[in-house]
Amino acid sequence: MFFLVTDNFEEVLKQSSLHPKPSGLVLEYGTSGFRTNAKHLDHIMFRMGILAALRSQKTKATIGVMVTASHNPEEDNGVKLIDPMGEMVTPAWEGYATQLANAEQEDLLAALKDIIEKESINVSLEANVFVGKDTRSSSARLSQAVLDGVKALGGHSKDYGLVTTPQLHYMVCCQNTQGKYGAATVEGYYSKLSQAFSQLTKNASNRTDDQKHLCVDGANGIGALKVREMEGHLKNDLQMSIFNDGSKGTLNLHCGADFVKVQQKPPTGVPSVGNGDWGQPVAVVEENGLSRSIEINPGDRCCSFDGDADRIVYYYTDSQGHFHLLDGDKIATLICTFLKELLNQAALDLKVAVVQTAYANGSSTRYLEDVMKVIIKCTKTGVKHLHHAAQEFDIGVYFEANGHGTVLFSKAAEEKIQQLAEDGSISGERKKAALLLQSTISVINQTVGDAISDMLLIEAILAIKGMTVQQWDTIYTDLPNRQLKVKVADRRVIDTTDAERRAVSPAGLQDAIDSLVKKYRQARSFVRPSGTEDVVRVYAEADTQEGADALAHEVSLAVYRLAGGVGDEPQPLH
Ligand code: 16G
Ligand code: MG
Repeated sequence: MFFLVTDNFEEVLKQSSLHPKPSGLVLEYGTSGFRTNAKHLDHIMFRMGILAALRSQKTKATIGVMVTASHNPEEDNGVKLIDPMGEMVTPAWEGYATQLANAEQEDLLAALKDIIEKESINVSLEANVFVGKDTRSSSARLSQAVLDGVKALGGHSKDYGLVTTPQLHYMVCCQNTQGKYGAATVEGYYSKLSQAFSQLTKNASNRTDDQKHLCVDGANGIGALKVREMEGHLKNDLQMSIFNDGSKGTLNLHCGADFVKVQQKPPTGVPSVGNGDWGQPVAVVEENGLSRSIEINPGDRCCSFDGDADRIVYYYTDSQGHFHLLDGDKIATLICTFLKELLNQAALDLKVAVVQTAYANGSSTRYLEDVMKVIIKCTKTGVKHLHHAAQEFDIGVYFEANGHGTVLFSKAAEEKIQQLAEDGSISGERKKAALLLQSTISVINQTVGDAISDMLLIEAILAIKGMTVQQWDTIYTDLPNRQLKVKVADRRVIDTTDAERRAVSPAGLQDAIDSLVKKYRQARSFVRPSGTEDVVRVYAEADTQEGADALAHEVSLAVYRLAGGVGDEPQPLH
């Protein structure tokens, strides 16, 4: 086999010398692929092009490669591989990615040969790779390096250029299902989602313009560009004011979903949200060459995307100027409530489950379990774990508190809904519910969390239920919580179990956490090593903010003392 492709491998060697690896640099394919300062990534991109071509030969399907560093600062970049159905690549291939990335120049062929042999890949097969990139200034040259890698192995590539991460996941899935999931074009994506949205919202025909209005913070990234492209397709069904559209601000700087969730405050660049300057025309936006003043009032709905538009959070400010965040947990609850109501009306017996992580606010879990009576599953942090768990149910709603999530329908569930929607013998409320479920499936991007698709689903639900953002917010009240980080010499000394909710090492840490938690009411706390930063993360919640802050601090101290903290001891927050 090796003999047959000698030419290709000569080409790989020749080309790889144009994308040299800085010697000694070691990077790991983590939960979100490779991610670091863009200046270290050229060889990684070239090699991921090669690896994607091999994965394509192995799976006999199209593979995706997305160049983005999501919510990281503009100077960073990253890359993620997308498997045939739009999922993340398997753990074994994450390992190959790390292996290939770290091989010194002279060991590259041996590293490739090793993967080919281990996976019995027929390298004479065709390889097809879809490539996409975000708006970072380094993304153009880095995505070219990916294309070079695919070409060096003799593979075919399609460059989608600027797309959101979930759009590329969608394209890959469409391509590998021969169009059954939709057309593998950006245009196809817009028309599928906007048609579904229009079908959903026609059930809420008496919406006022105010109710149709949504303020969108695009994080100065790709999401802003793409939601603007989609605007025309949405006609009058949704009126968006798009801020942080990349025309002046910096990507992710003091804006976007990650900033809003972590800082628990409004983004900059969305004029006056949260500064109490209500009732004034606060922004002038250019639309179709015309200037329009926009007023943002208390209670107006706002949402923020992250830098590659796979995360979304909502928020509003009340008449006292207080900021209210509706995170992934609130989104999951809204979607779950809506789906349960429709399934009831349609008299369909399908099991709905909600998949969360340890970060889910305790109030959301309690509400979903006690009031909604849905199955709750808790997984480790990281999209792939949630996605995998959600696949086990008829309908699996999964969301991380940070706003990454979507809904998965099993094939059988989709078929049942489809049959009912087409059943000529039913009518009235049951028929209407079946049709709404059918459109709900179409508006959702099931391949991965998608800010644009989630936004349309949320907007449709609020419209259909005639619900304001405040009413949505009061479904349950979040328990006050605090997240802190602790620097330790080696964060791998922390080992966890029970979906990261309990620490098994170092010795004594969990006992210390248990006794600290007992001092507070409605309290909970856990620690875990971060997968993306060299720190240990601490989470605490309690019945008051003071309690949550004090507990988080005390647990941080326990981590510092028992897990080899470095630098100054953590100080109390107040
Ligand atoms: C990555 C994960 C995200 C997770 C975060 C946790 C993906 C695509 N992204 O960004 O789901 O919430 O890591 O970061 O899986 P941490 O390990 O640093 O807390
Ligand atoms: Mg992201």
